[in-house]
Amino acid sequence: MLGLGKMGPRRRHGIEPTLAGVDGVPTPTPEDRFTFGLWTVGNRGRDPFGHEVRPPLDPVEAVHRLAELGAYGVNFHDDDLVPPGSSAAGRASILGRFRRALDATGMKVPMATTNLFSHPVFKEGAFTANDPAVRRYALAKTLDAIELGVELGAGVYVMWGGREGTECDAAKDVRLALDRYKEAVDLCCAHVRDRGYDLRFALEPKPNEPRGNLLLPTVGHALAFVERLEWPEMVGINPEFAHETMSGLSFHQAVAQVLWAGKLFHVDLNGQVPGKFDQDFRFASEGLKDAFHLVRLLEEARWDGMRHFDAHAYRTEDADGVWEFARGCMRSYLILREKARRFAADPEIAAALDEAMAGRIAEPTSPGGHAPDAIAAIRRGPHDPDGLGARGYGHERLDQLVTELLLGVR
Ligand code: GLT
Ligand code: MN
Ligand code: MN
Repeated sequence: MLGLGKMGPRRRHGIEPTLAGVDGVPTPTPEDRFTFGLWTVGNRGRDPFGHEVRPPLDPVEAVHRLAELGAYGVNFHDDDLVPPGSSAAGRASILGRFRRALDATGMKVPMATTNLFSHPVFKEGAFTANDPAVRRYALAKTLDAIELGVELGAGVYVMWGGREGTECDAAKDVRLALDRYKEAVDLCCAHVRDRGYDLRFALEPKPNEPRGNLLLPTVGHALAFVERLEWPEMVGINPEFAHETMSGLSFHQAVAQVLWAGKLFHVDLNGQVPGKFDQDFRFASEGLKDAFHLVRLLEEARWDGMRHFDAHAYRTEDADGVWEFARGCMRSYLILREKARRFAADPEIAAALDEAMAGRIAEPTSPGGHAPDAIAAIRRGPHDPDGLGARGYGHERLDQLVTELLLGVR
């Protein structure tokens, strides 16, 4: 039970308490800003070794089921909603049904994206293909998908470069490929500016898979890339838990740096074990402690973006398992949010944080700033490296308290 009685309804440390459901876990509501991709709940369980195990999911059913579960919205790739090759009339009828489902449920489409990875045309890349004809097709497909996203109200456009990369290193000049990547993003920004749309772009890094090596492999690479663009203010990052974890990196640390840079435009939440293929498991099913620190970070920062679950049900599951999966993603987020609130309100944790001097990181290193006198004063000291080096920081106790909080005994 996650009863709220002990701490009462007061707001603590920036994290709002929410009303508990029957089992003590808050029930998801649209205010929680949970979203799913049509491709996530619609994932049919195909993998490189096995065929689909679940029937196709009608996007309209996805909208209704997710709304019942308390989600805020759904996101899609162009092809997830309108199958490639649809006639103009087919497209119009699909869009009409979809819109009616959105209107009936109040569900939103806050993010849209383009599939630049499934069709064979993209096997050598999309925005960074060596062949300019492929690049121009990728751009045209993206601009069409931007129009569709804007039409349905999307405010964020995700760019995941699933085919931008190499196996054969001799075949690609990476510096020129980055020029072409920049050119494509700049062209999309120019189009959005020209049309006056209220749309921002979010680049999604990934180290590998499906290509041997992908361009913009980590959050750090993507942040550096954004600064080279023509309109850097229009472009941010969509970090994914699984992707940074595949690189052996701390996800919450990556997200913290993206927040610090003012570039967290979107976030892809899921579960992942380091060193494995892109698992895209249910949020917090793996990497629980990193997931906890991530939720604590997003909530304490009062980040108002979408908590998007880019994950899918295990291949073992039938349709019921898919909705268990979706429910599980949101429940785990809300449970971790309550844990974050408890973390902030727990006196023993507060004492351990003091012992770790956690609050003092907020103090400037040089109280006198950059002035030569201030720098001289720092050089003069006095300094006591042996004394400072002899102290303990109590991290064993602090981390054990976090572990016990997550294990449910605090
Ligand atoms: C694909 C990928 C995800 C991206 C999606 C957006 S597509 O499922 O694995 O990480 O976020 O293009
Ligand atoms: Mn992934
Ligand atoms: Mn993703």
